[in-house]
Amino acid sequence: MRIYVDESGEAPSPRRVRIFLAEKGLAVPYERLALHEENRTDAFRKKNPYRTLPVLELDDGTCIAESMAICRYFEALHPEPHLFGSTPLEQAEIEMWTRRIELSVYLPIDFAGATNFLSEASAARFREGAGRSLRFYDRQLSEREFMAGVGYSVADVFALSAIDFGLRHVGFALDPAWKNLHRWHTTVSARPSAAA
Ligand SMILES: N[C@@H](CCC(=O)N[C@@H](CS)C(=O)NCC(=O)O)C(=O)O
Repeated sequence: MRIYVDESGEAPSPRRVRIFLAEKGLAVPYERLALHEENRTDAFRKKNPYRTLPVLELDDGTCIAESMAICRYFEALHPEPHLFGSTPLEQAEIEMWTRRIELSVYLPIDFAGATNFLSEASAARFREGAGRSLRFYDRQLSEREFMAGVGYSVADVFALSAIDFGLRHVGFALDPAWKNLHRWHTTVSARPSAAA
């Protein structure tokens, strides 16, 4: 078994899987590829027709792409600690928040940095959208410690990797007024998994 990730360690989707596995205490060998190059070869296309990272390759050659699918696979194999919830209600809440975070935080941050194919004006609109979302999550976090409200979960993993990508690579900044978001960011960044 191995997981193909980017060699820089900066791409947000592979980072989700690295953080997730660190939280589980699982060590899976990583094969680090040059992003935008080695993932775009014909050989890699056979592993993942979308040519994106991360990809989990099992010992029988089966390949699983999509960070969420990879995380779910390991949750099913190693349920503890639960990162997708342990009751039907927790699972639904975590799914709800993770989807919202991916659509309303990750995507606008990603597009805000996509000036290679978006106009500056479009990228700026995505940046504003990401800011509105983060303001929303700051309010949410005034009433809960973690993103899904049921303890640390995959929702926090997805939010941290998205926000850090924005901070490090898209020139995004957390407004000092977002005190709850700052508190959450400090808390989840201090977990050893954040360095994975
Ligand atoms: N929805 C996918 C997104 C995967 C994705 O877009 N990965 C980026 C890195 S974060 C990538 O591999 N890009 C390859 C390229 O642009 O050549 C997932 O969650 O795994």
